Amino acid sequence: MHTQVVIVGAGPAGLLLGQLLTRHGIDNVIIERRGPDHVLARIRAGVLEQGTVALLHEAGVGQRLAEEGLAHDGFSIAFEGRQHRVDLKGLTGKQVTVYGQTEVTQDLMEARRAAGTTSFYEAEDVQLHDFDGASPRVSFTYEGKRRRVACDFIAGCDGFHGACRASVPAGAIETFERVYPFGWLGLLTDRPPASHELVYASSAFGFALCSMRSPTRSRYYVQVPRDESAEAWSDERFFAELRRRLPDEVAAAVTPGPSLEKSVAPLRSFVAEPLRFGRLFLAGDAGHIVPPTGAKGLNLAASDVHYLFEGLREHYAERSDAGLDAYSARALARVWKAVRFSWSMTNLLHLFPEASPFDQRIRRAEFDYLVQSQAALASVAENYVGLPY
Ligand code: RFL
Ligand code: PHB
Repeated sequence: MHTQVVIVGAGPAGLLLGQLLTRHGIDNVIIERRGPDHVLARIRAGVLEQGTVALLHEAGVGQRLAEEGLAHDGFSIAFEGRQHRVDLKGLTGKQVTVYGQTEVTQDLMEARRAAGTTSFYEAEDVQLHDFDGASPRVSFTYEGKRRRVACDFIAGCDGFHGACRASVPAGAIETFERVYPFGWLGLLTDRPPASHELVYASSAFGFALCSMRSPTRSRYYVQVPRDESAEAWSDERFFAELRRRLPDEVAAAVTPGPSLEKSVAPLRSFVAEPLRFGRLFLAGDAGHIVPPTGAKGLNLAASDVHYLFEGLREHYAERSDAGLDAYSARALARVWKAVRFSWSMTNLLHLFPEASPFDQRIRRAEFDYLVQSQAALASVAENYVGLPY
């Protein structure tokens, strides 16, 4: 089998790239390790930047997003019980859209099915070959048989634990990493959200976040030790801890409900450089990870896909490799700014087990400065709504 682009991974990065390529007549095949139901069951991101929304429209999957996505003009930061609204619209003229990653994934999967583009789900033992030469190939086991797809390019969209980055010789790649000593325990419930906008709260008991998926479905998070097990948390324990960490008026507005999903995500910052190795390109979590505090992971996957798609389109339509040659540097320049923002939001809002009283005073001063300075607020708002592509 031959195709123009093999995409490894059917998360949002792989599916979005596939959809953009298909719409421009560029042949592609997706190879995914899991089944479609497993991919759809992963509850993750919820906040989309305007650039991500625009890209989803460009990919032809903007209809349900336009109908059901919730436009938010701001969000709140609470620190030791004091709450301050960040007026995104007033400070930047932009909004963000609350629309779950599962919905994005479902819309993209349906569009791919409708277009009849080839995908292999439940592909085992995916291996990459000869991506440093002119004729790369990807092999995998599907329905018990070993298969091979030859291609012009490989897009590594297979997430942090995928096969693509792991296939690159150690000497050709440099990685940068910060592992945080905590994770987020998330809970999804069919109850109205505590507030009509997101509330990020830092307290003496640790961080908490009130988010949502719809006017009737809430998503909450609390900071927990990195190796915590979700089984240790009954729904009752979760809601008691959540409320303890929120300002009184927000805590009072929380409606507890049975969990539809509850899981722990450890926090990490990670960047691989470069993002290109011959004819292999890494995009999304395969190339970088940010802690979720800035709501940037899915949005970075989208901006990578934008740059990579433009490069591939130019290659086929204009016979120019300028975009592909610039891919790694362009993507990384945006990635590092989001890594910085996510790291700084994480530092400001979380309780670090090793923090000294000095560190704690610095965090308080940073919050005080933020809420008293239009310049500081504008900086947070500009990063939160998303830096330009
Ligand atoms: P994904 O979604 O991990 O998809 C990778 C796909 O590749 C498959 N795969 C393989 N396929 C073939 N062969 C192999 N060897 C393979 N290994 C893996 C996997 O099965 C999977 O289907 O990566 P992608 O597409 O790059 O998308 C990235 C986003 O999923 C991620 O950045 C966000 O979810 C991060 N994130 C958030 N991002 C935001 O922009 N806004 C948010 O509000 C936000 N909140 C979050 C988040 C991530 C969280 N967790 C759980 C880490 C909240 C949480 C709690
Ligand atoms: C979410 O709704 O899952 C969510 C929202 C904002 C974040 C992280 C996660 O910063």
